[in-house]
Amino acid sequence: MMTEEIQKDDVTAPFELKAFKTALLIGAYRATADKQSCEDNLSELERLCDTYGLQAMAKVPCPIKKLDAGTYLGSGKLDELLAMAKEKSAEVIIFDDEITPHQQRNLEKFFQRPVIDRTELIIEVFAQRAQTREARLQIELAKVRYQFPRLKRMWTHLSRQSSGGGGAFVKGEGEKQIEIDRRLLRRRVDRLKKELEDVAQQRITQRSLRQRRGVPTFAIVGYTNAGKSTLLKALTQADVLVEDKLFATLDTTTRKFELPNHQDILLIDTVGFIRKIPHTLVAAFKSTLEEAVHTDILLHLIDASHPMAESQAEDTMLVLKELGAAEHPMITVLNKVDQCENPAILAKLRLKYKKTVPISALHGTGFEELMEMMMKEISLLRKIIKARIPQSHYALVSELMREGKVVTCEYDENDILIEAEIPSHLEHKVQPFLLG
Ligand SMILES: Nc1nc2c(ncn2[C@@H]2O[C@H](COP(=O)(O)OP(=O)(O)OP(=O)(O)O)[C@@H](O)[C@H]2O)c(=O)[nH]1
Ligand SMILES: [Mg+2]
Repeated sequence: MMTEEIQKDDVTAPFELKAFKTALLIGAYRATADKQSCEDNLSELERLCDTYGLQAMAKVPCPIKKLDAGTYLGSGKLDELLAMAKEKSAEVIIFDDEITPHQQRNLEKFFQRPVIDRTELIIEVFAQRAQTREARLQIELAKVRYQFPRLKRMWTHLSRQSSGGGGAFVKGEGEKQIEIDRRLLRRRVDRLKKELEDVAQQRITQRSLRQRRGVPTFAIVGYTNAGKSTLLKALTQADVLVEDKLFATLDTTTRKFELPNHQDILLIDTVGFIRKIPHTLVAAFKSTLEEAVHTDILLHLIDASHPMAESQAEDTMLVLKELGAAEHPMITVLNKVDQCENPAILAKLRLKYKKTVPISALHGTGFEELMEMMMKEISLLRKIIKARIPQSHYALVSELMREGKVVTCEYDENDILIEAEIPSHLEHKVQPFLLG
């Protein structure tokens, strides 16, 4: 059997999460003041479970004084939780906080059940929902990277299973298997990276085509379930999936849209963000996310009716920062105002973010003001330039005429003196001919 394992181009698989139906959710908080946010986070974890298809049998916020390096929680608390897991028939234990591979191994031994954390659950949700080849590759890369420091844990699984069936492996074999698994994982990471580069390359070519056409591009970004796809659908009738689930969208969709001033723009619907989005995921999705957020203008959508609206917006800003897009021109769109029960939160968000507009993507209200702001942002993107361009570069002059707005244009001997409002992507081309 060992030889078969070695020959197979596959690493030792851990349990399959989809084989389970029920879970016990555990959160930890230090100060009493943090209990509420711990409960809110557990509710979000429950939504993630629901999205995945796991039923949360109980949510337990645990007060802690000091984290246990070996088992995360103290032994008294663990006994209590084990009894609860048995009583509620919870098959899987899920921690809201990240637990180390070492803690995970110990906890699985203690609970005699799979123990996962929020990171692993998010990765599983993504894996379950990925549609395109690129999304699947990205997820697989994230999964492999997550597995890497956890190989020992998987080995534990395997030896536990095998000890029931056909006798336990001896210790040396386990170590050998981990070595093999490591090598295979490394090879797989390289292969996935290469494949992803190829797919990303195709997308980048599409982007430069778009930029050459000079169409201003808006990316709709924001926390998961904020209503991004609903907005794209409402504006462009795009056939995108809208669902009251987390991570309904995993692939970006781009649609053309005409603003009331007949300006054509592109709108991109993107993957939602979430609190403590796993790093392996951001890394794996980086090229899609960067491509999506490195647009002219961001529409940052916030679900203003959500009790955690403020912190969700902050989390989104953190991810944008990580992607180098926090300083991009941005309109903050306060969505779901139709069901917002706390007007104070709107006021707070309006104070905190510069250019805000309240809308209801579902009912189509606030769109006029939103579009006004979008047109204004586009006009800010354009720059007024004065240049002396030799007639030999007439192609550039016609490009400026086509894509910009010419204010004056005169001939002066063999040159053309031009004053025009131009889109930012043409700036570098005019650079050598600028006056003053
Ligand atoms: N009441 C109300 N519900 C809304 C509004 N906009 C969106 N929704 C609902 O919010 C849920 C999520 O909407 P989506 O458009 O799928 O959200 P998303 O931001 O694309 O979510 P992900 O793709 O999961 O990141 C759906 O049930 C929508 O019907 C709104 O303005 N008001
Ligand atoms: Mg969506």
